[in-house]
This record gives sequence, structure tokens and C-alpha cells, in this order.
Amino acid sequence: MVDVDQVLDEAGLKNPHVREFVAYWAQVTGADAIEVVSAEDDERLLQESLEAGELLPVSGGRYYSRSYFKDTARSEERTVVATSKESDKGVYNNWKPAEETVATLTERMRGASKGKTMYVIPYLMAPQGSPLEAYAAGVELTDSRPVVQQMIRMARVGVDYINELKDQSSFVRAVHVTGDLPNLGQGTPDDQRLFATVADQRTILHFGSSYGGNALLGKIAHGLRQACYDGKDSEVFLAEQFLLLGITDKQTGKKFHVVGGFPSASGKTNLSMTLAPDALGDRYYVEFYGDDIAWLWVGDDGRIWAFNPENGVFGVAKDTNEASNPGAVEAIKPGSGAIFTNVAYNPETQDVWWEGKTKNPPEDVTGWLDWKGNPIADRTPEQADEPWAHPNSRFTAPISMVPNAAEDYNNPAGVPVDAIIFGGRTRDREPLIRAITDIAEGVYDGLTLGAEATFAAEGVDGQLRYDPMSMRPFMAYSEGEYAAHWLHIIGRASQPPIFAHVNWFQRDPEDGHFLWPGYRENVRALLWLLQFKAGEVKGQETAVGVIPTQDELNLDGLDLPQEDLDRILSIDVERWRQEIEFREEHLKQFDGLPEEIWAAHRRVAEALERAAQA
Ligand code: GTP
Ligand code: SPV
Ligand code: MN
Repeated sequence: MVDVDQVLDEAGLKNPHVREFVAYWAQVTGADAIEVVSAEDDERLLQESLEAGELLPVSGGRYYSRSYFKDTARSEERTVVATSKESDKGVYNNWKPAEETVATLTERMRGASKGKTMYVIPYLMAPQGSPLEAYAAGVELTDSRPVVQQMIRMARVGVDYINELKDQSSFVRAVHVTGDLPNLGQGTPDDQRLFATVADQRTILHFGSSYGGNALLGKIAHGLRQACYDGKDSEVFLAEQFLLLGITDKQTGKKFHVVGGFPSASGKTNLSMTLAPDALGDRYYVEFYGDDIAWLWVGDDGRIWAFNPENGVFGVAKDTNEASNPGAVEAIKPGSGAIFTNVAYNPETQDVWWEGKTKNPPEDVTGWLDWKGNPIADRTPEQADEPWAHPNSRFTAPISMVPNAAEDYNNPAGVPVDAIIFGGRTRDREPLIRAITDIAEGVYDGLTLGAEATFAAEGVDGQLRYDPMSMRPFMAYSEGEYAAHWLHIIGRASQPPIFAHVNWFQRDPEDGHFLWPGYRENVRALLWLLQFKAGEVKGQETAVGVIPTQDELNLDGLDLPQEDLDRILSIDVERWRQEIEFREEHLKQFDGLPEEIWAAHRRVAEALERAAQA
């Protein structure tokens, strides 16, 4: 048995509640050793992982990790939110009773870390000193060293964060046990994986994966699911899968902040790291705050404030290149310390590649291994078209490496939010942007956010599904209460943000090409929104919001086919009337949806009927 007290004493870990938590799980998991880690341990841990072969070297002091081939994404079916009250059950949160969930996981974890070290990761999901600090502290226990390295990049990690807590017992207790990956029956009826947020105990127990969203517990499980629950429970804040960016107009000196909810793998990382298009770059500057999570609350000034609780970026590698996301390319360049997961790797040149990194894969395939570790050179003709990298392969880098990271991203006060946008991958119907000024209609729009399924979660690529506020995989309690909480928080603001719905993914129905070039050009739509909010442009009223007129949208330096522009700046009323029926079915699933939301739904439906008759 490990002498837990001695290890914790040596690490200077004083918080008595944390000590008790560590001792308990050390005994359950049967780990052979315990080690308390801080961000300063990164270099040593990386060396240890290189020596152990858990990480492979990428040129310029970067790292490569390959996961078990059945462990490459979040698994929504195996993810649950457990509490002791059944009224927390929603449509999407896979609610389970707390007691049996904790019992099941304790049994799965029993003895499962034998022969391994259990790392103790004290962390903070917030800039230090923030008004939401009481909800931000956590301790993750993990038996995977690469998980530690990822957490060091994604969260603020160090013993001081939990020793100095005002309420010493107020931290999230997070336990990650990898399990015997080749023998967990992934995807079979006997699947042993289980990922539980026991929300009313502020405890997270994840068993059976070492992939990001299943294993970096500060990020998704705490930063989203637990915080979603805490935000409602306290009535103080919202925790959302949102990007957070700033746009400065250098001409007027004004700065705006936008948060955006896009479902997984739908462009949050890209938009938050984007640069203004070349033609507008002299005037506008975009700053990065966050690409995946924002916590929002009402400030004393009556505005909505927000910060990104994370310290790093866990971005989709696919299609990341100098044109699509120069900021990301810079953040993972030699010297960045980036970690790549499940991309293609060449041990001879210590190089990495993924689809879309360059137009074509490296011509000389000598040494190249696909994400499963199989030599590309050995591929049969039938295998020739298989991707080299897993479509959900990712890179991990700290925000400090992001070239357009805002100077104040670490400011605990957060930033005031001017606009809340929602957007998904939608091949038809959704115009480039539609602004919504009414709060209930904005919340309704978020609740009816739809997107085609992506590879970030196990599911069918291309199939349309609703994803309320992009929180479907992270919803912690019932959708009806969630909607009410949104109305409550935003409704308390005397200077609320404007809402908008955006879509970069509309396609030509004939040949399938994207009607909008996307990426950096997306800034143009946001600029219109901010101008609209300021009353500088009027737009065009439609049944589903205000859309830009063609001359209002700044298209300097952009050459778009007129018919594409016509399509993305118009409303297909018939298609929308059909959508309203799907929405009605979607919303009916939610118990206790506030009347304001139904009223907003009816207003939109009636406006569409009027438009159809006109
Ligand atoms: P998570 O990290 O899973 O929550 O996803 P995310 O929303 O941060 O997704 P990300 O920004 O990494 O984008 C995922 C994919 O969408 C990448 O393959 C991008 O190349 C693609 N993408 C992003 N923006 C655009 C765009 O404006 N147009 C088009 N066509 N594709 C885009
Ligand atoms: C997502 O899937 O939405 C992500 C990646 O941001 S993960 O952290 O794995 O959930
Ligand atoms: Mn995400």
C-alpha cells in the first residue's frame, strides 16, 4: 500500500478534504503509487512518457499520442448525468440515479489501476480570482500520464489552487480510470465504459477511455456538465459550449465581444482564432478568448459577462492549414509543445500529417504510419482511399501559444458580451446570418439549433439532429428548466446582448459546393451584426429574424457568384414552414418548457404563414 499521507505531505497538499478524497480512491483503484502534479512538472512528465513510449517525438519539441483504435471520440450513449432527484431527468442527459451509478463505477474502478501510478491533478477552470471561482476548483485523479500532460495544457494546474480555497470542501471530485481498453467491449451490448457526472455530489467518475472529452475531466465533464448544473443550482450563471472572441474596430477604437454556440466540430475553433479578411484587416482585429466553453453571468452593470474557463485549445486537426486557420498553425508550430492525437505520424522524420494539412498527402510515403500505426506503404489498393488521420484527430496547445490570444484572456473579471450567436452545419434553409432582438426568440432559436452530425461524437455523419444551444451532449438537467434558467439569466440583464443565427455551411443543391467561402470571411457576417445592433444598418425583416441586405454586407475584396449570394441572403419560406413542424415535435419532448418559448415559436410560425400568403 502507498503511504498516501506521506506523498501528500511531500507535495504540500494541505486541503484536508482533498486528502481524504485522494486516500479513498487510492484504496479503491489499487494504484501502486501516487503523484501530485503541477504545471511545472510538464517537462519531466513528457520525458517520462517519451521513455515509456506513451508519447512519440514530433520535431521541434512536440509530441504524438496514438489512442486505442476504438477510443477516438466521446461516446454519448455511455455518458450519463446522475443525481438523487428524478426531476433532473431530461431528454438528452441520460439521467441515472446517483446511488446506483456511484456503486457501479466504484466496482468497475476497484483494483483497475493496479500496477499504475495515480496522478493527482489539482486544477482551476477559471482565471484565478474570478467571480465564479467557487464553482471552478477541482481535483482530477487519473491513471494516465498523457491525460496529465493534456490537462496541464487545458486547465490551470497546481496545488495552490486547492490549498487556498476559501471553502476547502468546495471542489469537484473527478476520478478517471482508463481500464483495460482492448477488453471493454466498446460498442457491444456488454460495453463496460461509463462516464458519469454525479452532479448533485459534484463528483465525476469516468471509466473506460483515454480520449479527450472522456478523460480530461476538467474540460467537458466539469467545465460543461457539472458547471451547467451548478449554474442552475446557484441561479448565478450559464456554462455553455461556446466560443468567445473579441473584435476591435481600429478606426473607432471600439471593442465588441461575441460568444457562439456551434455543435462539436462545427467551426468554433476556426472562428475564434480567425483573422479579419485581408481586405478588412487594416480596420478590424479579431482576438481569441476561447474556442469551446464560456461561463456567463449578469454583471453589476446589467450586462452579460463571460470568460473562458479553459487554459488551452483541444482543436480538430482535419483541414487545419495556413488558409483555414493560420492561428492554429502558429499555435502548434515547432517549439509550441503541442500534443497531436491520432493524426498520421512519421517516426523517421518525426513529422505529422492530417487530411487538409496540405492539399495532397506527402508524396514520399516512406516511414509514414496512419493513425492506427499501420504503414501507408503497405496499403492495398482498396485501402488507398482511407484517411491517414482519424477524422476526429486533434491537437492540444495552451492559449498562450495562440497568436491572436487577447491580452486580457486571463482577466478574472471576464468581458462584456455584445452578441450571442448560434450556428450549425446546415446544408439548406439557414441563411448566412439572421439577427434576433427579442430575448425569448433568441433563446427559442438556441433551443432549436440543428446541425448535421459530425465525427466528434460517435454517430452518423451527415444526419440532421437538434442540438439545443450546442449543449445536447453536455446538458446536465431537464431542457424545460434549462430554457427557464436562460430566460432568467439573460432576462436579468438591463443591457442584454443581441442574438443571431449563423450558417457557414449552406450548399448548392445541385453540385454541393459551399455557397459561402467561410473561415476568415465569416467575420463579415459578425461585423454586419454589430452594425445592426448599433443601429447603423437596418437589414431586411423576415419571419425568422433580420437578415442583411446585399449592400449592407461588406463584401470588399470578395468575389461571390450572384446566385450564391442571393441564396444565402434569402429565406426559403416553404422549407421553413416544414422546419416549424419538426421544431414543434422537437420542443414537445421537453417537459415544462416555459410559455415564453412556446409563444416565440408561435410568433415565428405565424409570421411564416403570413409570408407564405404574401
Ligand atoms: P469541437 O472542438 O468539437 O467542439 O469543435 P469546433 O466547433 O471547435 O470545430 P472546429 O472549429 O475545429 O471545426 C471543425 C471543422 O469544421 C474543421 O474541419 C473545419 O475545417 C471546418 N470549418 C470550420 N469553419 C468552417 C467554415 O467557415 N466553412 C467550412 N466549409 N468549414 C469550416
Ligand atoms: C467536443 O467534442 O465538443 C470537443 C472535444 O470539444 S472533447 O473535449 O473531446 O469533448
Ligand atoms: Mn466542443
